[in-house]
Amino acid sequence: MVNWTAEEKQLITGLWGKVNVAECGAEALARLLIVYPWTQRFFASFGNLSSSTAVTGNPMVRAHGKKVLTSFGDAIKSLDSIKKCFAPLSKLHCDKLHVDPENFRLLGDTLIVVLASHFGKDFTPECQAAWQKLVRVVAHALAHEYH
Ligand code: HEG
Repeated sequence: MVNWTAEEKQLITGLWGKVNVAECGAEALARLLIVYPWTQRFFASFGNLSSSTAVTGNPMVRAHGKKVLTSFGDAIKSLDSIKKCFAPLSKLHCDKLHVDPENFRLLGDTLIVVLASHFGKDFTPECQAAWQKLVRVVAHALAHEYH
């Protein structure tokens, strides 16, 4: 079980209140697909991903990015039970989608980059540390039901 300090919780929820979920979610997923192009294989049904402009402007990428980041909101609401909260999603990614869990970590990294670019100096090292922990815990929870 993960322990969160009051300060970490404050840093995570404080920033989350200012996050534009649609925009940051879209950017984080687009960055994943551009920086780690082999991740595109999971999104064959999303249409044109042939260039970074195509990826960034793809409405299915935008919609899915929003969906993914919305799930982070669920995790933030249940910081002390993320594993339980994500068990069904973990099963889905394992059994149906066959997504290699390494990709969850990569998405966590692109999300951190996006937050840094949106919040600049307000994304302090302490805030980044709390968010790094969150993306690690989320990736771990999503990988938990793999077999
Ligand atoms: Mg996943 C579907 C959340 C990373 C590939 N992902 C979904 C859904 C959610 C979700 C909420 C919709 C589930 C449903 O329809 O019931 N994904 C989610 C989170 C993370 C993540 C929170 C965080 C790291 N997903 C992720 C990564 C990949 C991936 C890294 C692949 C590289 N997800 C994926 C695919 C689908 C979902 C292919 C189905 C998309 C579709 O066909 O609409």
